[in-house]
Amino acid sequence: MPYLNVGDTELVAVKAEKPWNDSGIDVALHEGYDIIVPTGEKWTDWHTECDADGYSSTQLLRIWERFRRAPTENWFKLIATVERCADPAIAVGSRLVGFSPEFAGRLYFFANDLRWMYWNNSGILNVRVTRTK
Ligand SMILES: [Ca+2]
Repeated sequence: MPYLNVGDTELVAVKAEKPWNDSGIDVALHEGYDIIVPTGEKWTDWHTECDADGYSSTQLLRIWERFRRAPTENWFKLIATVERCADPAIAVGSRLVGFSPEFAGRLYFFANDLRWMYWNNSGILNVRVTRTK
């Protein structure tokens, strides 16, 4: 660490309440990664429990969608970024295979939410990051 060798897997605990979860892993251009959340891992947005794929809006939430940190992705979907830059936001969900970084840097994770609404988040996803090339 902080670099993974090809074939290495690192388990990263991603807390829903943290707007930036530092994975401790540095990635580089032309590398490949599989990011997988084991079945059964859950986290909670206030009273809504869901998995890494998140949940869709209720009528009440719909007007807030465009203010999410990744506006077109589900609430509480697992999102990755390289460095603390959510543009582009990398939609991971429960499974992203063959992710290839567009630039080098530290890998971060977060639950997709409104920037000011992390205070009512709870739970931790254990995310498996495997370097494949
Ligand atoms: Ca929230």
